[in-house]
Amino acid sequence: MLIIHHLGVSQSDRIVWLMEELGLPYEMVWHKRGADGLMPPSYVALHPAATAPVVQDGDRMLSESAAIVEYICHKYGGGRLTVGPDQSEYFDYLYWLQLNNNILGLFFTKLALGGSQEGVLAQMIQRREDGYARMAEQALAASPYLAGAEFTAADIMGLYCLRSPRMLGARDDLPNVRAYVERIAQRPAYVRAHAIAGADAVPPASI
Ligand SMILES: N[C@@H](CCC(=O)N[C@@H](CS)C(=O)NCC(=O)O)C(=O)O
Repeated sequence: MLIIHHLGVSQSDRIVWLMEELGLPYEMVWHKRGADGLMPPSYVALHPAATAPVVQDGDRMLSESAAIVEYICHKYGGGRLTVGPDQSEYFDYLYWLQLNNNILGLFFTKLALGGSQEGVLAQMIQRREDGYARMAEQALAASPYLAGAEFTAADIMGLYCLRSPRMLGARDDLPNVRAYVERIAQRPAYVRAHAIAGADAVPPASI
């Protein structure tokens, strides 16, 4: 059975959400962050990339959310929640599948800038963020989900940065994004995943 290595308070809750949406069986292994907030040695040892999420399928470890999501949907989900090249939504699906990594790049650059708004780099970062924000707002004005009329894996990839106050979630100029986040948060699979692995979920007493 597929094992989700869950790092507490991290994006690995996305994979729990995916499994709940697909109704697939999984095992979850909790790894608690250390007192310094960093991932514990048990997580670092899983994969050379040392990022969460990591899933284990047999003796193989896979990292990178977008790769994991596509892997699970195709290998175990019969292609559900994905969009294929023959569908008109393919363009948007591929684009929004990458939002997470694009926004993470901005996030880390902002951290390195320490809140400074001065200089070419800060201007570049702001321009990019505004662009992503504008696109998300337009996409969600045109359709209920990022890749069109249907909920897809692109929504599972994109939600984290649309809801997180450290990404686009703190902006007050994105009413369609806000309504979308509220709508998604009511999905039964999302509610279940949140209780199992969300930021407030309680790890087992044994770890
Ligand atoms: N592009 C990666 C980014 C993953 C990522 O940055 N995960 C964070 C947790 S949300 C992480 O591993 N941080 C390292 C740490 O917490 O020590 C993915 O989508 O899987």
